Amino acid sequence: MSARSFPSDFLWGSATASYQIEGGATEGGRGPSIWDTFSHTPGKTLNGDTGDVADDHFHRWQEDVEHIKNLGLGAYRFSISWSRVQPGGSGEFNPEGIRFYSDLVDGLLAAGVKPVVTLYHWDLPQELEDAGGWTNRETAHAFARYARRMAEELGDRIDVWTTLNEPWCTAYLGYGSGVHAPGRTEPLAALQAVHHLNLAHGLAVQQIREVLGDSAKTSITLNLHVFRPDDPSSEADLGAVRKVDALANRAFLGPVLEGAYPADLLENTASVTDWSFVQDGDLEHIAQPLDVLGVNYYSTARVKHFSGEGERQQADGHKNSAGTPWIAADDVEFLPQPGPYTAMGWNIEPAGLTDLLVSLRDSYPDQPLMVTENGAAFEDTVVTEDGVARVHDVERVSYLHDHVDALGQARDKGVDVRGYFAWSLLDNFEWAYGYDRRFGIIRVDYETLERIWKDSAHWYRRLATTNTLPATDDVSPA
Ligand code: GBH
Repeated sequence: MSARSFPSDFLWGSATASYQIEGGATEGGRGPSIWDTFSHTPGKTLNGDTGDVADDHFHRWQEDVEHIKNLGLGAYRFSISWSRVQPGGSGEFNPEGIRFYSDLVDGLLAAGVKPVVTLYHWDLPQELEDAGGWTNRETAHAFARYARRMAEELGDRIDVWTTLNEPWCTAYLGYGSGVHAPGRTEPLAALQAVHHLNLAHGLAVQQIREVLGDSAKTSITLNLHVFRPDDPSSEADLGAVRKVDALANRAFLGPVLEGAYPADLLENTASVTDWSFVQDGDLEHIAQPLDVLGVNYYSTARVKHFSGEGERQQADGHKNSAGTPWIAADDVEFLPQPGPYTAMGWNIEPAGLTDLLVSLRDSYPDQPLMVTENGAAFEDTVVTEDGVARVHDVERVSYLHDHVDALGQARDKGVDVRGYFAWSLLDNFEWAYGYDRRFGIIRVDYETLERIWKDSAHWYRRLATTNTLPATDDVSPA
């Protein structure tokens, strides 16, 4: 493989999310979110970890902006904690919380970095959950009002406005399997959440455009799943793929990009709901043109039709949870994928990213794309060399290298992918896995909160500043 170059306007960035890095959970007038409640509930997160302090980014954001600048990144993707700027999720806004993000945005611009903002990365104000959360249609309207205020406050300083991060996780992990906040395990609630999240997205896009005009770039980020049929020649296995593809991918792509829920999704879930919570006019609200579709990609899944004989396999990380994210899909089983794996147990398959981007282009030829998250957790070790702490995270460097190359292969096929964001800038609170799993290109020492560049950070700086991906045999960090 030879070196690969990217155009000078290709956006290299890194991503984080508010609850995963900020800390300052009770400071500056911030109200509680569902992740505060969930992480403080015994048994919900590994080691009982919470985001109370996290990376203390709330106090160290200036230092973090320096790191972003020194990495030579063109963009930084972060999320706004809704309950920091509007403690109850409706009603009063909190000027101190708004100032925090306004200062961060100014800091990024001064460093020559484009702010890519996500309005919702899973931390719903607790008060809204108490009123039904995403099962309550009113939450979508509250979200649109919050989005409007953010557009008024941050205005044209924001490069890309992303409404939601991975509504699949919010709906199916939050209300289906219960492994994420608010920890509910109700199939109907999960599907209501799907729709109200889609509606929230569409209403918010309209509000942002009303305030900022058509110059505002709008987006949604989806974690689209790449499903491989166990036996590609089996009609039954292909049917299983279609079923989970409808639930996980087309339940969002359909309404957002085509203005309709897929007919097979409605059919497959008829035992759970008649979808009467979809009201007249909702789909018109949802299907707003998008300047860019954000895609988060980590790994692939292998699925098979389950005949009902023997034990159904569930190698998808949900086998121990009380509920399932795979609503009305008891006839689908998830088989273990061949390795190699990351520390999350997710298989590493860069070609899945190429396949995903190409298939999106085939379905939506005019839709510009951006990879808004990609990265990996590995067990990092710190070594001291000549008095300097180093992390030789060769596996992460090679993971990032191979996925950037996979993105490049999609571009070679003519796919319009405009940027790549490494997850994550910093080690952080990895949701149900707490601080045990490290995704950062910068290490965080959770005793001292010191930041240490891993080799992957040095490697990424070179990519971002030269627009050139070195050949495979040359992944040295220098
Ligand atoms: C993203 O979620 C999040 O946006 C980010 O906050 C998080 O830190 C990061 O990735 C790393 O986890 O769930 O067993 O079916 C990604 C969540 C990961 C959910 C892969 C679906 C498939 C395996 N996705 N997962 S499973």
